[in-house]
Amino acid sequence: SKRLKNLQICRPFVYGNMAVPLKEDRSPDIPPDHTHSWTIFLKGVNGDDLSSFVKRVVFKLHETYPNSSRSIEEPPFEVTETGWGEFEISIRVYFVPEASEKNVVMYHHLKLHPYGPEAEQQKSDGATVTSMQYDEFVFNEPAESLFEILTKK
Ligand code: SLL
Repeated sequence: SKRLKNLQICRPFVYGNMAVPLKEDRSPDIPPDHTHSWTIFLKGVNGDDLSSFVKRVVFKLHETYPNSSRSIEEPPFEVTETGWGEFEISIRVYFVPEASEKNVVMYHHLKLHPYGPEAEQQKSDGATVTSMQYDEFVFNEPAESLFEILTKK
């Protein structure tokens, strides 16, 4: 569809991970060398639903994971796993066809271990570790059909 000149439209989002140390009462299905349960996610800000314009999100995990490329086609756009190590995850976002936008990719370093002044306390508490970032999708001269999707209430 036609593109709207001299217009830019932005949609905020956050992406990142949460992790918790596995406890003694862990499920017997979890491999013994796994130390943490974690979730990698991409979501809207303030409960915003991204699925009107995001078609799917592909999280590419470390190749030590089976089916390391995880495609999520509807919200919540997230993957939960267990493991023992930190690594970089690529998060590729595909937009709906009406958007006529190329996919975009972000990289997130999976964080399992606390660091900094509170690290020792957090470790002994078994506290949840969070690492997330704010960003924005910026659509320059958006297709009319994307503009309609983004502005309809
Ligand atoms: C490291 N470079 O050595 C990193 C690699 C890979 C983590 C970390 C696998 C779990 C599974 C897992 O936790 N991989 O075997 O399913 O720290």
